[in-house]
Amino acid sequence: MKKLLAILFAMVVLATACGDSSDSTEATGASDDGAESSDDGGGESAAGEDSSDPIRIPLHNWSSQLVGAEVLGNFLEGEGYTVEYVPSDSQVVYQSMCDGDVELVHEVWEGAFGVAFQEQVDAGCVLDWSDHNAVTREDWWYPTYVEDVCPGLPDWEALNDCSELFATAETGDKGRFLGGPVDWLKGDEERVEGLGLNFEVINVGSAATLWAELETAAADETPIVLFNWTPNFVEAIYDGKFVEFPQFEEACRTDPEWGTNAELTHDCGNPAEGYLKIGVGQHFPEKWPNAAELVKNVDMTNAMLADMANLVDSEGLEASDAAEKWAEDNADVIAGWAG
Ligand code: TMO
Repeated sequence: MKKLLAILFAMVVLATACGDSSDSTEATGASDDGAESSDDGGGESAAGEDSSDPIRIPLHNWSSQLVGAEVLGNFLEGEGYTVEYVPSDSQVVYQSMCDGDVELVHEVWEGAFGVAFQEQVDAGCVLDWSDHNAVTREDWWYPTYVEDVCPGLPDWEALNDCSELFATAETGDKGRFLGGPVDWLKGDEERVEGLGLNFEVINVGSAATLWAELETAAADETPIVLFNWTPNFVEAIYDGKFVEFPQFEEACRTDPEWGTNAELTHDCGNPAEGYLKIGVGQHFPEKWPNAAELVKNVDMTNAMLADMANLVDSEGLEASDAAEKWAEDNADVIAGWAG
């Protein structure tokens, strides 16, 4: 699976590189001879005083991020910068930013990455750069038809009482919770332990498998509970709800005493009103002060992220094409980022 993912990423990067060479020759040219003289392009673009090194943006494994990365990258290229896309593990990337190997992460989701991000912010090598005007949630989720056979939902105890409805050959007499790829580190196993759930976590290799399984289940209303999030394309297609676990508090992740289980952590849900942030390496504003200011202007709402995901997951566009389409449809938004 890892190999497959790596190949997929390589293809994305290749496709990106090919796309770039055809339409951004000036940006590449500028960076080639702009290295020694900052006067060269100074008058032409915001890039003038900044380093001409490529700004490295990570590519992760969910659609809004892949589209948004290129929207942001194309925006920066339009402002005279060079951009390089780096396929990255979505947890390790915070260490990479800390090490100066990646410049920015534009989708820091609180539920999935809050811990890894905050660790580097506390260490001082990653900066909590800005907040998108978005509210996020990532958690166990089911299509509404499941309520017909499992009364009491969305309460987690009701879900647990119905666990056998979600059993598969793979999980025996336990219910199956279909979790995201492991690098999204959701604490699902810990939650199963902490809340004593009669479920087994089965992680998919890629987000596409989540949606394929959902589609198959929904076709004949087979009960399914899986990892989902908002904003996402799913909400435009399926009626569904998040499972209501005991409400998240930071202490739930760190203090065993907290919550219903006095011996274990994670006896709660993920944040129901999570943040979406942009994080940058501490070196980024030092080396690219103007680009860093531009990135601070970038503000993505729930609707924007849902649209980006939609273009790929519902309409079937490649991320690069989706990024171009999104930028065409939202030229005013992008003009606003330029200031
Ligand atoms: C980070 N994610 C949106 C996949 O939960």
